[in-house]
Amino acid sequence: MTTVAAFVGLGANLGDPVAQVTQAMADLAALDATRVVRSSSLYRTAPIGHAAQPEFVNAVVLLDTGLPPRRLLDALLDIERAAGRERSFPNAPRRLDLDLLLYGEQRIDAPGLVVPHPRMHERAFVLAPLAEIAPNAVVPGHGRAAELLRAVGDQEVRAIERT
Ligand code: PH2
Ligand code: MG
Ligand code: MG
Repeated sequence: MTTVAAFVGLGANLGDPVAQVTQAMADLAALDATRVVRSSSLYRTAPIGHAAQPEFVNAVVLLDTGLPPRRLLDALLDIERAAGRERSFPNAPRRLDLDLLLYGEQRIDAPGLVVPHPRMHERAFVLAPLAEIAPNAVVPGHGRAAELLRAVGDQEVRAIERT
């Protein structure tokens, strides 16, 4: 089976964010034809965009997957729904957000599925966990994770100590 390296961003800021992100990592590991290769630390991050909302917990995982991008996206949406995700307005607080960040080196521009994730290169809450597990990962059109992270050093992110 041909497989692809895919990076998924996880985020939560309602309910019990640490528990939901941890459960989502287990749910990703249980997907068909998919293996979790690396998982980042969990990070506490200041909200970007809609500022008047609770702090987030974010993380990134590297998958090795045989699922095509649309099937992977559908699986991510299923996991979000299982966590009780409600969609009210764009960037609203959420129990779980799973974003397909990178799918190999592919660029995809289809309804509901844009890869690389269009804003990931300017968000420390994505780049810090991504650079932790894959500093040399390339965001097509933008560059290496570790270098992109340096440009967003003003955004507040801190790793949660593992206990
Ligand atoms: N997700 C957003 C908008 N803003 N800010 C942080 N810190 N973490 C997120 O996951 C996040 C955000 C839209 O998906
Ligand atoms: Mg998102
Ligand atoms: Mg999303």
